[in-house]
Amino acid sequence: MPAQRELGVAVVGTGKMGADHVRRIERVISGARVTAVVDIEAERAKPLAEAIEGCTAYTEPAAAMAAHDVDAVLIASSGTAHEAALLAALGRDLPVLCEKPLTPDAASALRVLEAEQRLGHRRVQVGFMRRYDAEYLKLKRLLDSGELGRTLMLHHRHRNLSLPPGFTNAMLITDSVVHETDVTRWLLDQEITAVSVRKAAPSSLAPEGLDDLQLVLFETGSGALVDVEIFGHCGFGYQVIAEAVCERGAVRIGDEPGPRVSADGRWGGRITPDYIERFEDAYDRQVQAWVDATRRGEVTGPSVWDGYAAAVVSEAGVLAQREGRRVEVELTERPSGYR
Ligand code: ISE
Repeated sequence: MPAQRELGVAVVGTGKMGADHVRRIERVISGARVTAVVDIEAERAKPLAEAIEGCTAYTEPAAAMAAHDVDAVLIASSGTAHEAALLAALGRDLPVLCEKPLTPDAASALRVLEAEQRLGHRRVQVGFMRRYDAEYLKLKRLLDSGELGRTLMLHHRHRNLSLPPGFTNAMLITDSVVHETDVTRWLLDQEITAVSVRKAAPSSLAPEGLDDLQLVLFETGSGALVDVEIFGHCGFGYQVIAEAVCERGAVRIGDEPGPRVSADGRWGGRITPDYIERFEDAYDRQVQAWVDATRRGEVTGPSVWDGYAAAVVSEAGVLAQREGRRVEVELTERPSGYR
């Protein structure tokens, strides 16, 4: 498409994340507009479409993708619906930004990887948005500079105020820890080779059936160890903190930025309630980068290979969690064209 024209985007899935992306494309970023919204529940898509000039509501992703004013697709439906939407978009050679996880399991992620390979060029960016967060970017630059020597360990803390009803133990790995899976691979520039999971005695505030909280341990190709505390219902806010321990120093990111207020004999500040607010800038930067690259005819950012590798680690993690044992990660050979 000509770089001068605004990109016409179909947003597939209009739940919490999809609706936020519609708002972002329409009101925050530049170079794109929402020309289609898709939801299997027509009543959810219709009011969104009606509020935007020239936007049409659909119930079928394929119908939106066939529309003359759709140049690109942002997939934000539930993970189980991603594969069909991705294959439909790749079938039309349309550029895609797909929310994480790419797909919920390794076999479906591999099918998507193979479909993109058949095209002979990249078309899909995966929504691992932490790679666009200013602090994660600084951490990545510092580790890459070699100034602190080799990274020996990463400590991640990932705490949600609460999670939606029906969130399972497996989803703690496939939907929440998948972010740490990706940032670990990205920060260390190597693959995760094995996963173990330990469960603490559950918090009394955890919903029935959810073992909250858990400790996930990754081993990596270079022998680094990476732990992830995943807490689904911490009740006090949304916190994502990471610390890298290197040969000549340690770096920590994600602490609350302030302001720090002193009053009434106490000091303190605010903790954001959810990821949409905590990572607002990262989401904005991610979608802007996708739109800009697409208008230039390029694909940048996390690839289908990254989505596939994360899906394989997640599958190993779910097995480790269920069986209480260390599970090795086995990836297919990385195809050429993917870093
Ligand atoms: C959610 O889908 C996200 O992507 C959030 O970043 C994560 O913190 C949360 O646990 C997930 O459910």
